[in-house]
Amino acid sequence: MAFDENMKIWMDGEFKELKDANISILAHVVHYGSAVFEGIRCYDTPNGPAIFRVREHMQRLINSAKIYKMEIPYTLDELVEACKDTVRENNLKGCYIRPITYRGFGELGVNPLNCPVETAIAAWEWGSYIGEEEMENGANIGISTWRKPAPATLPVLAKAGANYMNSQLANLEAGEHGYDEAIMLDVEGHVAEGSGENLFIVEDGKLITPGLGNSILSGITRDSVMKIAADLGYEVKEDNISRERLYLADEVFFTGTAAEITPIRAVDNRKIGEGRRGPVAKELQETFFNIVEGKVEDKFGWLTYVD
Ligand code: PPE
Repeated sequence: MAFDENMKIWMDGEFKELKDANISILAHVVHYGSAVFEGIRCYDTPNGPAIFRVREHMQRLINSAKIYKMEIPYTLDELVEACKDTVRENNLKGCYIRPITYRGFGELGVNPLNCPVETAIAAWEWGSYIGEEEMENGANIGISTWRKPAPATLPVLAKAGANYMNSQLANLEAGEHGYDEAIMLDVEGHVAEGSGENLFIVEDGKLITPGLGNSILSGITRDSVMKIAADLGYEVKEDNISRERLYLADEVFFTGTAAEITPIRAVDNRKIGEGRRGPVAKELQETFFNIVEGKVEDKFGWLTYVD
């Protein structure tokens, strides 16, 4: 990924050049990871750039902040407009948008209340997350020895920067073992999610995904895939998924803003199904991309046009 050095960052209502968009080394977030963030995709459509489910993403940012008692001084509408402005200001078409709310410079010490709550939004071009080839042929995944945080430790429904220290451990370990990405189990040993993706399995033509009780982020792509699949006539349900159930599934795939819908061809060096992208993942990818790229009617009302 290469950042454009002329990138403009929205910082609390003002656009700043990347080189000037800085915070203090003594900001609370630098020391204690006090940030919540979002990742949103904008797609190039025949009617110009369109941001995918931006209201749901910015509502999740507000919700994540609420968990940590960070008060964002903007309305949902203002945050949505700021995302649109950021795409426009940077003359981007298809891109990834990264809003972040963090505790800035004030005092140090765990108590954050004397540190200002600041918000910034960046946007840049970001291609496929795990890889172009994996989108077609499937990714090679391993189960991490690192578990997701147990309930009442780090709240996983908050998309907080600090949660990604846990994700990094899993992702680094996966790389060291020659896998493209990790799947993490929850504290009880049920399948939770990838380091930055939710997960689905296909069994006898039915879609199954871990529930919110399995220490997962409530993914917006997950929700979209559940809705698209139901609309295509698939039965979709949430369930506890044991590790070995992955091995025996007909298909396994990841969902996420960055990962979109990424098929999985192997888990722990066991071939999943035929060991390549399965027909259900392919159909869901096609339907998903037709919607987000504005090639078919936006029947769920998921696109916000920038212009
Ligand atoms: N689980 C985790 C842990 C996660 O980070 C993401 C998104 C998801 C599930 C999927 O959620 P959603 O994007 O709403 O469908 N991960 C973001 C960050 C990736 C990164 O490397 O940074 C993303 O995909 O934008």
